[in-house]
Amino acid sequence: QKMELSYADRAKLPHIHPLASRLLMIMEEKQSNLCVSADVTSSEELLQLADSLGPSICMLKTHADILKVGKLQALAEKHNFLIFEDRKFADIGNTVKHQYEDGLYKISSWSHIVNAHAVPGPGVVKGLSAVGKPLGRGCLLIAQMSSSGSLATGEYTKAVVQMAEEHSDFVLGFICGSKISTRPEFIHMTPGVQMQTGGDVLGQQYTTPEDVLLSKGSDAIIVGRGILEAPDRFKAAELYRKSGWEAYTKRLGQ
Ligand code: 5FU
Repeated sequence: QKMELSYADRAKLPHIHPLASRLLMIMEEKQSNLCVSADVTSSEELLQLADSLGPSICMLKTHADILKVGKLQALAEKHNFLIFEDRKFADIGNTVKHQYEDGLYKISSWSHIVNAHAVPGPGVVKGLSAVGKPLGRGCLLIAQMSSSGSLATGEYTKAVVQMAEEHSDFVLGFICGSKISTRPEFIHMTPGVQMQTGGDVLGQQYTTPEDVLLSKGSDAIIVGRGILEAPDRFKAAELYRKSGWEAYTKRLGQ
């Protein structure tokens, strides 16, 4: 029987990406494997969300149109969570380099973690890494997607895992539906999570925190509308945090 390493154990692995180590420590300390997807359109609301849910989360996922980045960084420090800009880079290395560093949002200057599609080949990782690595940033590769009919399956997913292994100085894990790499240094993060299974009208598919963390062996859940559309967002975030933590501890005890 294989021993399951705890988040804290994995944080101390010799070859782990420093940011992955930091994230695992945050998860352990805050007993949270919850990343909230802050899909709101006003920056005021985003800051308010970050401040109220901050204590419950290990990471806050954004979609680039954040105007008050300085304030968000301060809240990330205050509540000890990481910022993950869900930019899904997917162009040639030279282009993503500029998209990451320059442009309207200067993402590399404030986001700890970004993600990328592997479709362009390793150049996309090399381009992002050229900007992000000197800043101590990290990247998640999108190996699977939660939407129905996703083309990121099978051999593609395997090729993404291999790409991650070859660039583990910058890539710290995956967006995926289940555990796809046996390397404990990699963080598996799963979107498409709600308390009830189901979906939306545009193809999103939901599974439960228990299913994702216990049966599928992923490390963290990404939750948007399950929390954002709840009558009390703080209560909902705590519910997801507790459910996620319980599933993780069950997994350790197995
Ligand atoms: F890469 C992915 C994916 O495969 N599925 C996703 O749902 C990203 N997402 C994001 O997670 C999506 O863009 C939303 O920001 C979030 C899920 O939001 P929901 O409200 O929990 O469905």
